[in-house]
Amino acid sequence: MLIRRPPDIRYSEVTPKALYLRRREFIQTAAAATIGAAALAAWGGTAAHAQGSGRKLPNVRKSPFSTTEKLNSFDDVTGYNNFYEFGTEKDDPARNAHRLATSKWTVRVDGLVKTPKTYDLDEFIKPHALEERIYRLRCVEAWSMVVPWIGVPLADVIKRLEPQPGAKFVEFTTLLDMRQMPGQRVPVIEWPYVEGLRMDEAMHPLAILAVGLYGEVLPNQNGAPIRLVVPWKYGFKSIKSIVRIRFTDAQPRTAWAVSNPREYGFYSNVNPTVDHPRWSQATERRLGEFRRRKTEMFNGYGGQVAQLYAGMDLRRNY
Ligand SMILES: Nc1nc2c(c(=O)[nH]1)N[C@H]1C(S)=C(S)[C@@H](COP(=O)(O)O)O[C@H]1N2
Ligand SMILES: [Mo]
Repeated sequence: MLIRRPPDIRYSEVTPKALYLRRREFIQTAAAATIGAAALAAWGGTAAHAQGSGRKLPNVRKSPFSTTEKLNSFDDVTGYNNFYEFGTEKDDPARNAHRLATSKWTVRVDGLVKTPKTYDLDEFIKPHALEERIYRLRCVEAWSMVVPWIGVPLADVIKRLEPQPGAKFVEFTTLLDMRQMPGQRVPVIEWPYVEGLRMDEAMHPLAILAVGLYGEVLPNQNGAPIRLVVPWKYGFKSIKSIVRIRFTDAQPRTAWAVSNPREYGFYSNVNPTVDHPRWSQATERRLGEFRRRKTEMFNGYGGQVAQLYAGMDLRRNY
């Protein structure tokens, strides 16, 4: 995502007074895109370049849903990230995400579901076999990469949780904790990060909850310990570091659509014929390549997902 400061956020609500006063000067003088970087520079980072978790995940089976395209390098996948909770520059997450403590992670499941419950991560994932899913990820910023995720089908998890018949959407929420996630002191969007899917989208076999990549436990900068991956939608739908999954009968108020409704909608399907208000979506740059590629409808997954949107005006439902 590129940031554009939403006009209606009260900075005093989300930032300590001192930071808030200091930031007012930044905002008046600097371009919005530099605010996060300036504020984060003060916190510093340790890792000089991208690091993985270094913890191998055993018993991962290959999935027939994988693309056979050339993988992006481990360094690209773990060093060039969007994770605004750790800063808005592409190398900020790799430098700052070590602050996130992922060992005692829980996932709250509530809303229209048989049994609302807070699960330990292990308990939440263990019932499902891990699969490697090599997917294209297409960011709304018009770059893309190919990532060997490890995860479980979201549909299997949802079936196990047993949503009530009235559940029409699933909402996902990222951790809210500005001590671990210093980027949350900067109101680039309304925190916490929230995403959502219509129930039939969530049940599609391509949607996964990822817990790893490149054979190992998910590096923090990629959304450890558990994140969504929805390959036919722009990258921002693939929410990281999930602490809550809520089933609801109303369309979730997703963070980007709330913060900047003119530029981001609920569906956010990759669609080369609908430009972003500030740039074209017709082509993309694959990380590591020079010549731009044509962006494919639904990021090339149209054969599998187009029927989810039959009869919908995808220009209006962007
Ligand atoms: N919580 C959270 N999830 C997020 C983001 C974010 O800033 N915060 N960025 C999104 C965007 S814009 C993209 S392109 C992908 C990038 O995932 P990656 O860094 O693992 O490639 O994560 C998405 N999930
Ligand atoms: Mo993105």
